[in-house]
Amino acid sequence: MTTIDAPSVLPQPLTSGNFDPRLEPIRAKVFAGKRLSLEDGAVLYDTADIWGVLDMAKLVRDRMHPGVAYYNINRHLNYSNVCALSCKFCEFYRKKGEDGEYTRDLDYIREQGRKAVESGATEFHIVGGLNPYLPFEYYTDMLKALREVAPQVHLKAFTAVELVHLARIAKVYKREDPKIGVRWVLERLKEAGLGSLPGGGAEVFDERVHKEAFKTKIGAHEWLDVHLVAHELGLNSNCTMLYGHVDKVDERLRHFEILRRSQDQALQRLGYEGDPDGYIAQGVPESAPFDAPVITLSAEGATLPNASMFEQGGYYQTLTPLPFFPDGSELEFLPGPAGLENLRTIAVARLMLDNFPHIKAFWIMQTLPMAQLMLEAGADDIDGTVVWYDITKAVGEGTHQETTVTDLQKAIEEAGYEPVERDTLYRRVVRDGREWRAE
Ligand code: V47
Repeated sequence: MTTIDAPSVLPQPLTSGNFDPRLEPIRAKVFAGKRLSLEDGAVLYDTADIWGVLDMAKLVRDRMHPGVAYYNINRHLNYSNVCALSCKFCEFYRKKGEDGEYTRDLDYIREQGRKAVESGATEFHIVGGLNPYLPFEYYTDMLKALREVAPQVHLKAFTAVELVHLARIAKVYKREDPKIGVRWVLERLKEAGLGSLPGGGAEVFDERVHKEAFKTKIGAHEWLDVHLVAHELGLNSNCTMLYGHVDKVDERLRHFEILRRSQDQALQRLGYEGDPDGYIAQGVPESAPFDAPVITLSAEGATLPNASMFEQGGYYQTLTPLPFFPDGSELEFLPGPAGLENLRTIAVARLMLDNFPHIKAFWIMQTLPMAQLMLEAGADDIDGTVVWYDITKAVGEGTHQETTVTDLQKAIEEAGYEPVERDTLYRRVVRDGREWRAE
């Protein structure tokens, strides 16, 4: 008879092979809901103990959104790909007269509005190039047209760089204080039906990266100013980080740092009280005037901001990390980030952005199987049905990139969470036949 000897060394938990003692003090801070430093962030990016990082991010994500993950029914609308800029990472833009350039007219936009209503969509995500040939009225007319045909659908529209462009074409832009013109623009767009701002165009808040990859685009200060004005006007906004091109890890971490300081300000306006001594500024550009105390939402039982707080102002709802897609761009020679890098970036974002209610794994760019895995790594939202998406193409050439509600729900359920349909402001959507309401 063969006997099997008991192993002299017992099998260790999965993390043990890569056990990293540098994670221990970070874990203690995460448990206590304390803010992580940029040095902590560097360890999270550097460590071979990837499971340790994902596990901490899951803990925070589960504290903030126990048992649930979000999706929505939405449509993206790219109204024009004509753009005055030529950012190196972008393969979306075309010059006037170039093959493939387009600008949608109001009939097309109304048609899209009707289709959105038919499909039960609760949100339009509207962005485009900086088209120098369109007047300011094009934008207000577009929103009003959608309001007419799709009155219930939330209009999340225009990135910060588009809004600065609108201030220029409306001739209200003032170089000394861009906030003045942007406020004028946002007030008019809000009147026309604008509901919130998407998070695009932030890229990576860093001078070096800015110069190398998107030199003529607005920089960090202007981007932040636009979102500050939006928040002051009671509009919520999102933000993104486009990573995996010419950026380095410390630049990504500073990006997170700047965003969470900006969110401290927004939350202070909503009445959150913070820890005035809980922060030593690390690497934030001096000219970024963040004077709010540290406000974290990652401790057990913290109250997340919600739609009922709009009277006081808006805030950042979610950060969506966007992995760089090299194909067709001027930076095509770069490899772009791979799966593990994407997974880790979601987790680090969750851990560093302790005052952001949501972290989104945008399935269009991450793929649905990866987005599903990311629900275990810090993300609580996988975005929506999308339908047409023209900025990047994950598979092949087409802009038709759609998934069904059933697939989104299945991905979430398989990951062990209850799928919650949300509207743009993260309210639960309740459906009764073709009717829906947000609660
Ligand atoms: O602003 C451009 C980025 C953004 C590439 O707010 C690229 O909820 C990767 O902002 N590879 C548009 N990214 C997408 C966006 C977004 C998506 C989903 C949800 C939300 C939200 C916002 O895509 C652009 C730019 O930063 N981008 N080119 C590229 N080659």
